Amino acid sequence: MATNRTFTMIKPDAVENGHIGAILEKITAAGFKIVAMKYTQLSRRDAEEFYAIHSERPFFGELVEFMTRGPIVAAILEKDNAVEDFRALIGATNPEEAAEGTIRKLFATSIGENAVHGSDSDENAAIEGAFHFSGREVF
Ligand code: 3AN
Repeated sequence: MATNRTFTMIKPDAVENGHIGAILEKITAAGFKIVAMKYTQLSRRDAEEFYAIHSERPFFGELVEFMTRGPIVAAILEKDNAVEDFRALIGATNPEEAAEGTIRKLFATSIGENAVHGSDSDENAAIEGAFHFSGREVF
């Protein structure tokens, strides 16, 4: 059953480049309601667990280094068809392939440092949201 929620992170590159406000503006303008949000930093253990699915990929070490090097904004977003619509809003993993107007086209620097995360399924959205937020932090 579709939950109509997705999970996002504004990644360290976008935070460093001063894009938190602009990205949140794009998200809310697209009709997503923020139901949970925090400014935090991932430990190495957090990042290794969060990205465990990529642990055998050649870029895993680089990904963990990147995701732990500075603060992130984590959020749970609510909207009809949230997972699919948010993936459309952020654009392709590689910003060079991302459609005009998408968050990655506007704010990402490379395939590795691509500004935002968006869950790829309802199941992962629930797992990723629960990884970052307790029930009391979701509104
Ligand atoms: P998406 O974030 O679009 O779902 P995934 O799940 O394939 O993409 O990759 C997760 C993260 O791993 C990406 N957001 C990016 O930071 C990193 N990544 C993916 N592919 C590469 C790559 N070829 N080189 C370096 N980093 C990558």
